[in-house]
Amino acid sequence: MKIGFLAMSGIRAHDEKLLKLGLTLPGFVERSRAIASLPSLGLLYLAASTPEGHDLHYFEAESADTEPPEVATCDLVAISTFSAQIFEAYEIADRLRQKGVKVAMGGLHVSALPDEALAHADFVVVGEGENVWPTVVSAVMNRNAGGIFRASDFAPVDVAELPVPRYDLLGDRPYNRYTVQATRGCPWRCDFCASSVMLQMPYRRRPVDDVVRDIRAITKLHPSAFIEFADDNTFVDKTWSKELCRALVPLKIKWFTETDITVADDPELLELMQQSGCRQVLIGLESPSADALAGVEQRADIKTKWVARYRAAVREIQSYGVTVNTCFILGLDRHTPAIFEEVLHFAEEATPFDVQVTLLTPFPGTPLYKRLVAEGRILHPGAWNLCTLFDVNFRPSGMTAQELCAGIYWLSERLYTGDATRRRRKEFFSQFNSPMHS
Ligand code: B12
Ligand code: SF4
Repeated sequence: MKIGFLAMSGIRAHDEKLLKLGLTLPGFVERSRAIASLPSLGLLYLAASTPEGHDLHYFEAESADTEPPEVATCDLVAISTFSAQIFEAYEIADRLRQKGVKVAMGGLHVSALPDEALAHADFVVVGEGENVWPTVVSAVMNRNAGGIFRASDFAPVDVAELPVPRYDLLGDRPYNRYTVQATRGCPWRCDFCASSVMLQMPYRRRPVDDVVRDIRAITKLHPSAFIEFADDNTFVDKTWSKELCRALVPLKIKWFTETDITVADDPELLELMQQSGCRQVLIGLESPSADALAGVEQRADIKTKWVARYRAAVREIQSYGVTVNTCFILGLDRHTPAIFEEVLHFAEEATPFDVQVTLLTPFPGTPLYKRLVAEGRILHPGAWNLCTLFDVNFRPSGMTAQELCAGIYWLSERLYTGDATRRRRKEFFSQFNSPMHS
């Protein structure tokens, strides 16, 4: 069979003013460019898990009507998307099915809402795809019935057995980063989190040798590739993390990952991160003070416990030459309009290299979403296209939706000016050049 793997690959924000700000502010534009071009690692894993003997092709569509015409020549197409582009993906799926192509859909959104997706796809896969996919492929070959296939009904994915993702299928598309996974999941459970924790699997670390093997597969094809770990929280286990960094040193790569603040507690790990080419860690601080964080992480209220160390931790990490991108979520239940100045002050004092501010977003499948539905606070139910992190779709409790919008404009205008960005970067270099730890 000819099998197509189609990734929805756009970046989305519907709020006109934020979009306009994004077009004019240098710090913002730079950040968008850095993340705007990444392949779908989920589909590359599926391709690698496809039984032998099929003709495999990788495609991308930036919007509903931009899928390459060749997609329609496939017998089976696997579509992957997140919530923001789900309606565009459904449009493509409907069109393909009208042309007789079998369509399978998977990923975070359809895992949360499989029944919705089944109206547009022959096969809907809930959860991790690797062990389910061969069954979907043989169902299509044997003209068996479609439906919803749940990973929980198959053997759990053993991360020590994951194949090398089929990076070779990407051809010479101009990505500015290539993704690799070192870990899956996260031990914490923040109520708003729409990452792979939603796939309901525990936190798992991959064998270091396999991570190195996958990076080598990328650098063989693209010798100067920048590596992005598509992890939720890489450095939870510090002993394994050091082993990973030691193994990365000889590869002479530059890399980025997402982690939590505890990385700042381990000087040896920070040193190894720097030596192995870590250029940036992205850390979800969510809010600069404890009151708004209470209860947000639901297992141990861990972020409330960490918050007092935030400023010192950012400086400590940066003193090792690893830049920090601190992420804040605006509109948490205890946020009042004072939050915008608080975040600005934090950024001015802690001087992280990058700051990301996004709006609290009720992604389907999250505890936050369920709570806001129960409280009647979703403004446009089912408007998944607003799941961009930059569009308000709920009634905040400590301010109005209008105040929340005005606040993110106000803050963005101050955080991302050329002067503010330059100042943070200058501070980073002075922290790095006069390390606290020497
Ligand atoms: C890489 C990435 C991107 C890339 C995606 C590249 C692409 N074309 O797919 C780009 C830069 C384009 C991107 C864009 C956006 N992203 Co993004 N992105 C990520 C990131 C960093 C990693 C995702 C990843 O590679 N995971 C690893 C793979 C292996 O997991 P997976 O995709 O879930 O796949 C597994 C299963 O889900 C399943 N599966 C997946 N697809 C399919 C399909 C089939 C047929 C089957 C059978 C199985 C299956 O099997 C896979 C293997 O087990 C995550 C954050 C993170 N650290 O995870 C955010 C994240 C996924 N992004 C997010 C968001 C909000 C966005 C944007 C809205 C940002 C914006 N404002 O534009 C857009 C939305 C684009 C869209 N399509 O809707 C949210 C998504 C939340 C949600 N549930 O919707 C995340 C979780 C970040 C966050 N914490 O908020 N993003
Ligand atoms: S720490 Fe980050 S990845 Fe983990 S549950 Fe919270 S938001 Fe999600």
